[in-house]
Amino acid sequence: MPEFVKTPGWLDWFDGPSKPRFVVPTGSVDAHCHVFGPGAQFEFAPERKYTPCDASSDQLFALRDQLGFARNVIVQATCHGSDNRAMVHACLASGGLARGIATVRRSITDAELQALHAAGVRGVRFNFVKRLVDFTPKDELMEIASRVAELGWHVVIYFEAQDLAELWDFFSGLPTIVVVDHMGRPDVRAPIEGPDFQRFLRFMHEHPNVWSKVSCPERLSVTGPPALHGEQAAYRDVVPFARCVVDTFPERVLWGTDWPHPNLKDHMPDDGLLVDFIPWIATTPRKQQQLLVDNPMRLYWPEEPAHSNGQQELNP
Ligand code: 0GY
Repeated sequence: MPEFVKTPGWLDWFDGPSKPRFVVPTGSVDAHCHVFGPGAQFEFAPERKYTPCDASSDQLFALRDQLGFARNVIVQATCHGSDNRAMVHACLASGGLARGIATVRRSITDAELQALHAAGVRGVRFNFVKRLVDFTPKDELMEIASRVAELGWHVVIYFEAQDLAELWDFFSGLPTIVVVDHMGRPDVRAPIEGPDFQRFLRFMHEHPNVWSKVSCPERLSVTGPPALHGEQAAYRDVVPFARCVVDTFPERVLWGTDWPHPNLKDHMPDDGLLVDFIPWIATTPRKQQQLLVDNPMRLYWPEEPAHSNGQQELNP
């Protein structure tokens, strides 16, 4: 097994996150997080654009418990390419409390897809962020989307705000539920009424199959974190954007920590503070319940009795 040397300047995740002041609803789901390696067990992909620190499933589950969450959705990180072993290992180790989002190539066999499903995978991620991945032809992605649609999976898309116009038609053709990472990465220095964010809202309005993660304020923020819990919204410049998405599409939003926060350059967030961001963007108990429990359970654990249909959306 090769020795992996971290990317120069790599910030390790914050060890010892504080207990959040905001008590999340029972059964909350951290719907966007990753595992990295450990590299000695699950080596990083040769085509990766960064080499991270290790971040194991045990460490992820310790964070989950510390923050008061019940479940995780573990998204394949680009440093592992299409080798899903670390993510699958974490899903299996969770005892059914984690689902996975994989990265696959067109060469994957039906048996391999079935094995991923059995491990808890429920979607694939298509990444269009150029600093993270090399280009994959759209016909290959569409072929993968059609195949995973048959399994009842969905597609997670990650792109930069300025690329949505060009990708719009491709996204419109996807035959599954489509989950956008981090609200399509708005430039929060621009006004909320600006063309890029309005295009994103229109994209969600015109496509009832599109959901959004209202995650990663620490990645989008220019103002940064506050010094103290609860005194002020953490990452306050992101609040109007995320609150707008939650208010407009309360049944199609998800939230996640993004632990262990790949590629952050300026600071590493205290995940407890990130949880304290939630009531600033989901401003009522009802919206918090939808964001953290009802929506992710409907998408990732629909077989759980309370979430097998839309009843609880209709009968709060
Ligand atoms: C995120 C964002 C990033 C990285 C990845 O898989 C990844 O490498 O997702 C990023 O660098 O913006 O969602 O974790």
